[in-house]
Amino acid sequence: MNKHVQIQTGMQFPDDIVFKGYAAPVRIEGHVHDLEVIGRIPLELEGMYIRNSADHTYPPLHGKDIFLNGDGMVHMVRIQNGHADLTMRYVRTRKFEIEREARRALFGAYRNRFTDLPEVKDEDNNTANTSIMWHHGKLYALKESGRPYELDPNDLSTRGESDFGGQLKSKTFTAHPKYDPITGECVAFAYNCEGVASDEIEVYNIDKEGQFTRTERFKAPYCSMVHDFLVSRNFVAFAFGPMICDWERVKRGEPYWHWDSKRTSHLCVIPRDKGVAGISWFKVPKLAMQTHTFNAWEDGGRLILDQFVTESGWLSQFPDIHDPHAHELPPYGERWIVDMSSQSETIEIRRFINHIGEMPVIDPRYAMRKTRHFWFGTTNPALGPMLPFGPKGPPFTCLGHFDEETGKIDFFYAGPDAAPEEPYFVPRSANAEEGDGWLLSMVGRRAENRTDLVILNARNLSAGPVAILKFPCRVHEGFHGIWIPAEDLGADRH
Ligand code: V55
Ligand code: FE
Repeated sequence: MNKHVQIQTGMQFPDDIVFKGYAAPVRIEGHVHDLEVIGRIPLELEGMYIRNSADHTYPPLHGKDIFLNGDGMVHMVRIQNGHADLTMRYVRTRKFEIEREARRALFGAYRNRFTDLPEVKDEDNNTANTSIMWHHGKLYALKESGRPYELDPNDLSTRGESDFGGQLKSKTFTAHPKYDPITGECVAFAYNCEGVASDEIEVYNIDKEGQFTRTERFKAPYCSMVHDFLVSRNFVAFAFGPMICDWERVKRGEPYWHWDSKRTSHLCVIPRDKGVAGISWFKVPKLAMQTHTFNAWEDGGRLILDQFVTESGWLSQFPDIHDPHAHELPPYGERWIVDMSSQSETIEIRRFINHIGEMPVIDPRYAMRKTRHFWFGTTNPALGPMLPFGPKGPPFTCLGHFDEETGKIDFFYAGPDAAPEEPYFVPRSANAEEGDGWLLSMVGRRAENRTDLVILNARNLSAGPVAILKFPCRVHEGFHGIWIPAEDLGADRH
């Protein structure tokens, strides 16, 4: 054979919904100085919006993959004096480095070590692709199946995997830590702590200097995906839905998670002062899975849990164990109420946002107490048609704002062929009243194959953006982001 004719193997992405069209991997790292700005960036906005995404560096080893398994790519928009600069950079995970060196995928299916090539069987498979944590002056990229990766907030270069200076015992750490706006503490957890499927959960209290002041363990009812949780002033709560891990199936190369509709859902509450010694369990009156949480708060002896809940599993990503034809059901905003002043195991459930939604956010200054304002991603067929299905199902066409005092939902409709992502609330000033500020969201402009960051008046979404920061290119759709005010970046920023 002519030695100049090389057979190309492996560097072609599959013809599959996860890898084509608007979902196709972007893979471009770089910096755009001074984004085009339509309208005016409010001068009070000084700081950075930063979020994580999953952007496959290589075609999947086994020809197919779920979007959750892409490599962590972080997008940061730094806003200063009415100007905005964009930085996009991959997290240098061990997986990223090894595959880059090999110029191909070596790791296989999502969290399934039996599908990896033998040469990487002892290497960390963490993609660090889900969310961003900012605490004790440090920036981290998080994925629930691995440890945090610390990033440099100046240029998003990777400082390395972190166990918080030897304090994190688990090999994993949640992508949804909670921040106490009064004490400055971070309350977090880990599941699958040894790096394999198990029922143990570790709960952490991290003070504002980054010291772990408490690490405790308890057992979940079964091994399931524990993606998010809830924290109020005095309590921590976990909702367990039966998206379970069946190790025999994992060994056979099947998905890490399956929805087992024959099992039941569970709720436990742990007092923040006593810890797991004071754990109590409640009877969930239906089959339910929490997707993401708004907030938890207390009203006298009652604990109130505000969250999005679906009654199906996350079937677009992980199959139903009994019924291959089962349909995924959309999440609605649910308020679960338990009475902590009695021995009652009852949960009262109300659909408090009677509208399909996901990616819930509140004004973070009001976390752990009652809030009036709730924002989320959603669709509204009255405002514009649904968009074609993507790898996560139907894309959002709108952002919603539920004002519980008026009972009204106001919508931002992003326009034809446009899909907003998870919003984030930024207050106008440190002491502005709840909800007085801006809502930031990436918007996918599908027809133009581009992305924008829009800035909306959070209490008047239907008025449309006060500013649109136009990216000259598309960035991959992402998951979770945060805003870091300039004054918090402090000395670490130059
Ligand atoms: C989620 C996302 C993940 C994951 C598990 O949003 C759950 C839910 C981006 O990765 O690994
Ligand atoms: Fe999440």
